[in-house]
Amino acid sequence: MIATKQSASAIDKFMQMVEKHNPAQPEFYQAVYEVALAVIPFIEEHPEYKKANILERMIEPERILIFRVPWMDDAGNFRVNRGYRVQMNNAIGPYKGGLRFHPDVTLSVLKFLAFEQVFKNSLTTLPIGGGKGGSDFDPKGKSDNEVMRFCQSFMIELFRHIGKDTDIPAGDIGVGSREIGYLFGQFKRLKNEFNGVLTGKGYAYGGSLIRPEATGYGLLFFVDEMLKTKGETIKGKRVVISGSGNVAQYAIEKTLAFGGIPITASDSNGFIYDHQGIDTHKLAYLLDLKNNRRGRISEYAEAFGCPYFEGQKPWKIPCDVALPCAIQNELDEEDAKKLVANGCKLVAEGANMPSTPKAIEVLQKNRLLYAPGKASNAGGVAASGLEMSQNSIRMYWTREEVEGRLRVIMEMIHEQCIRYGKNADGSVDYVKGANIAGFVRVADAMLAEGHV
Ligand code: NDP
Ligand code: 2IT
Repeated sequence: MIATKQSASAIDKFMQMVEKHNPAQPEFYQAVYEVALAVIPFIEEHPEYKKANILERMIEPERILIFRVPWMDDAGNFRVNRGYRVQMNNAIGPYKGGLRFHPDVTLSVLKFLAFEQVFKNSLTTLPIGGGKGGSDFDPKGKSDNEVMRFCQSFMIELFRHIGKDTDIPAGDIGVGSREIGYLFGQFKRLKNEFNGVLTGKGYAYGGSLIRPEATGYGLLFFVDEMLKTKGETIKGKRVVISGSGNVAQYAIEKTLAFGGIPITASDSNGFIYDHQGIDTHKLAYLLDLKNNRRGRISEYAEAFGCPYFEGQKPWKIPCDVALPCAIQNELDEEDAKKLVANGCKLVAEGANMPSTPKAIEVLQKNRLLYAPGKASNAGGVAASGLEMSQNSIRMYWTREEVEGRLRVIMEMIHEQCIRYGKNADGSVDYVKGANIAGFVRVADAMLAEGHV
């Protein structure tokens, strides 16, 4: 497939339309543009998709809910935030995707996430559509009681719009097991129903083993597949990781399990560089620091006597593999150039859209192996799909069962990327592969379901 002059102008026209109809949504344009670049040339060769205007229909969310979330802080002040749920596409299954609580949340951010989720969920091969939601509420610095009151108020509106066969939220930035517990408790109380309406639940009340680990583990399974195409493994490789939340923590754990050497971790204040590597003992400290004490990454540097770089990102540290696991647009063109100059050979995204378009260009031009998040971080939602299956049959699977299925799913995603992304010279364009493979399944379902 060649990006012809005709498809280049079709892409331009399409993006003009997207920008006109969705004013001031830069993150959404960025996510749509990545898909358009890969999918529009493909559609040019498949008139059935063109005729049915599939891509134009896919960028239009099926439903967006925006609501006020009033809550009271511990000092008795009346507080208010904005809540959202973007129900993007349910052609292949009920809406599925996380909730993000972060001060930078806007409709644009949630639309980009919901749009990417549609393709990601399709790639998992499971029957799940795409959605995303959240709030500009910042759980950082709030007491457990404040977080509980906020979650309860958020659910008082959200509960009418979700359901185990309708829309199944989960966690994302700022929404972990604590928040999911409070959200689930309130849903159960309002509906008088105990079911799998949320995933990422605690094991005591219907959660799946391996769900907390799944995004990070899945990322490393995917990296392993990418390296296999070059006859290599991660053993002995130095791995730069950003973030220190759910995804980063288990990316570090699986890197260690595969014999790699994780050397950095970060939060929104800065990063630590542990030249000797974050070992299992130090990882246990990191998990306690972030999940129980809710402290800052700088404390790791104090505890283990390694350098801490305030206000900086880890991409300047020489490495073989880089895994951005924090937030969108955290790896820009300059960062990509530093990675290339320092000999990095592989970048795989644990976060959603962490690399800017210019950064991706630099990585691909320099022939690094590069995997977009919708392929390489799909392990989290895949395990959520497995949690839904277990809830439906009212059973718990073992760790081995869930991890085994997760591994197979990540291998299948990798195969789909190769199927649609292999270049004539044998190299793999994972961006093209993931976007086309994700598109085809949803598009075929939309064609079959008629003009709805
Ligand atoms: P967490 O809330 O557990 O962790 C988020 C991490 O990102 C924290 O270390 C946080 O630091 C850091 N961070 C937040 N804002 C910024 C910023 N502006 N600059 C730099 N760092 C920042 O979230 P997750 O680990 O769950 O999510 C991380 C990424 O992975 C997100 O992009 C998410 O969408 C994606 N993802 C998550 C999945 C999941 O199952 N959880 C599945 C697939 C993708 P601080 O504590 O200072 O805010
Ligand atoms: O971005 C993501 O895939 C997630 N935050 C996980 C979504 C889910 O439903 O488990």
